[in-house]
Amino acid sequence: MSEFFPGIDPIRHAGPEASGELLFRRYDRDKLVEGRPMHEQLRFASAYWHTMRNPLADPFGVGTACMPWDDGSDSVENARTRVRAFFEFLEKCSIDHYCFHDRDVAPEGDDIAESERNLDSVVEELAAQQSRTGKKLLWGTACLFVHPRYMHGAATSCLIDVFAHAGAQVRKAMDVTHQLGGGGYVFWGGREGYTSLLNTDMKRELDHLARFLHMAVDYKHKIGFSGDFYIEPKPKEPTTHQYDSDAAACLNFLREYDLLDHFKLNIETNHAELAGKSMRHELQVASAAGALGSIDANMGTPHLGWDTDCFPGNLYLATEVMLEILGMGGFTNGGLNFDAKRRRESFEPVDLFHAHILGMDTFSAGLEAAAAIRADGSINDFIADRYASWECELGRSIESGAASLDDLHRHACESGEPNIPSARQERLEAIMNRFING
Ligand code: XUL
Ligand code: CO
Repeated sequence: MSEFFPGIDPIRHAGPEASGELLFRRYDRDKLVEGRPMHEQLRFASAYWHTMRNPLADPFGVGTACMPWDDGSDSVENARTRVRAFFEFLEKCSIDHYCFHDRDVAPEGDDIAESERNLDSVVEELAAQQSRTGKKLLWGTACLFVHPRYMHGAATSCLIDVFAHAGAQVRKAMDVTHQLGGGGYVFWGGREGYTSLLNTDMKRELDHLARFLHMAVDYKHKIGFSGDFYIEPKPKEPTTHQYDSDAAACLNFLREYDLLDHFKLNIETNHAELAGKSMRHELQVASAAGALGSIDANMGTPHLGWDTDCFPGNLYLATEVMLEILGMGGFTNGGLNFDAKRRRESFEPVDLFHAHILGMDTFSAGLEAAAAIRADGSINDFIADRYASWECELGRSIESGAASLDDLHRHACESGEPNIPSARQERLEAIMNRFING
């Protein structure tokens, strides 16, 4: 039965050689890769804010997105209809998870009570659709950046009343995330930063942000929510500087304020690029701290330099991401959320399918390439070999903290000038290329 996307059949795996469109060439949901089905390794999610709510406007032009199911109103009825359209999309596109902000799914009311009633009504529809289809909430979050009250920040606002409003909103968003069985809850501090230091008490704002997150941790325990908490780093946009600027800054903040045990990171490719880091760098920083939780899978347009949220079509990038994910033993509660929008010119409903198919096939190919690279083993062997000199008594005593500078002096005098081997970067790049294909 086709209600919202007539003429589009469920997308099926047809194999790499298939001709035609609206099919998966690489995503084969039950195919085992490293012992787990692809759908478990990849845990794809669609982002409600882009798929259902992004009109595809830009600073110079109005929205172009064609959404025949949407009457354009801010009514709760329309919001509930959108949910039904969304779940038909998830079903037809074979996407198991989704993510939302409170204000994506339900309209803000005139006061907190009305906003909460609106949200409850839409959550009832979300819950019904989840149980009808078996789809799951990967994570929920609160939108603390659109409403004008948050112009000076939310948890870092100079105004205590705004701080309280942000708390009320997060409390409710956590309630409904818990109610819907969400695997996680994201804190992206879109306005938790500054536009000018002339009017900003940075230390006080950071202290407040930490208090806010501690309150959220306490509330999580109070309601018994067992999903993961994630911070999503981003360096700027909309603010000039966002405090959670990259993975290292987030980890430092969490450690300083005694929050590290309670949070993981949700790393987004485009945000890594804006921070001047590679996605792989950000993933390794998070992973090394045991804090790699989830991924917002998209791509930027590096020569533009802002958050273009493109659907990920880069096989090399997807392979690098999946090397990190397989390297940490796979996702637990996290997954690959397509925090991505179609280009303004790709405005038809069918483009939602083309866009997600692109992302899903790209990451499926990346998963298989990463598994093949790991099975081949030559890159990992090379890395192990590169550090092999540490497998000795001195190495063990340095790594365990026992050795002193006197020991190093003695060893250096005895061993003479070190033998320095090549890092073979270009050879390793060629090995990567052997395994990457669409
Ligand atoms: C903004 C962004 C957000 C977060 C959730 O750049 O990535 O959509 O993912 O608030
Ligand atoms: Co994101």
